[in-house]
Amino acid sequence: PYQTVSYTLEAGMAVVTLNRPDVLNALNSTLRAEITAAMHRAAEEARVVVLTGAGRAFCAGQDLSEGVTDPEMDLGAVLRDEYEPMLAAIYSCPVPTIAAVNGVAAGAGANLALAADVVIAAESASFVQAFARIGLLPDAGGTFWLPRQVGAARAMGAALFTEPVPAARAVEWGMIWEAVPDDAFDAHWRARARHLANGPTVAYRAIKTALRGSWSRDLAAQLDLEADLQGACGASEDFREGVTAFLEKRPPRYQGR
Ligand code: T3D
Repeated sequence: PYQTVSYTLEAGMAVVTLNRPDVLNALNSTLRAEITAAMHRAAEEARVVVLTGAGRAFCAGQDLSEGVTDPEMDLGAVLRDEYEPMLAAIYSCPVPTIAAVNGVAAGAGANLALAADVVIAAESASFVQAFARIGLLPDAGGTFWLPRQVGAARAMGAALFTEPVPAARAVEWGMIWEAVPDDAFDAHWRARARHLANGPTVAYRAIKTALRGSWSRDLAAQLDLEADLQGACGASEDFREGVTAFLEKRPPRYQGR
């Protein structure tokens, strides 16, 4: 049913592949809507979701041939109506999300990746806050994620100078989780995704809830939230299985409930 993404679901792992390789998976209106729809679908039926790109790029950001400079095109409205639902679908996904960044991630394409829980990049990939090259500021969450992940100085430098940040430097900066040699990249992110798909899904959801909102809570509120969430995890079947497996000295078989 999709024109610009491909969607597969196998053993609890949904893979959403941005599929406009001729334009480096640039985001047009259809692609934004289809990513949003695919993420909602995956949230219902998967235990892990991977976002990746077809061809040599992950995503080149906003499709600049979409009439973006037309006087009647209000970029703010496009962000509110189309980007925000897409980012929320990724950011608020109840199961873990992985951005498998196979190649360049530029503009909103870079910040789309940063909305995922875990970013795994091929060594040849890079992250480019390209916005200021064309007279824009980083959007799609860039001004939120970057200072938190890489610190104020690097966030400002990346936004003003728009230099590509190679995958290895992105790891060093704390922008992403890991960089993997290109020839091992595919097998590696699949193994990572399988690991999460077979993991304790209730606990993963709690981890996301606790970590994601921690910036805006104080210590007392965070401790209280941990207690609430741990109550729920403690009542899960997976917790019983995890403890039983430990005591029986065998690997756990988590059911995700
Ligand atoms: O509300 C709103 O709508 C505003 C939201 C804005 C959010 C944004 O994302 S703004 C930033 C937009 N993105 C960019 O400025 C990046 C543009 N692309 C590039 O700078 C380069 O393509 C890359 C650095 C990503 C890769 O360079 P390279 O040399 O590897 O590839 P290339 O030759 O530039 O691109 C290959 C093809 O993809 C080419 O088409 P062609 O010549 O083969 O027919 C190129 O035009 C096309 N392409 C690449 N990026 C875009 C694109 N077409 C449309 N939009 C793009 N963003």
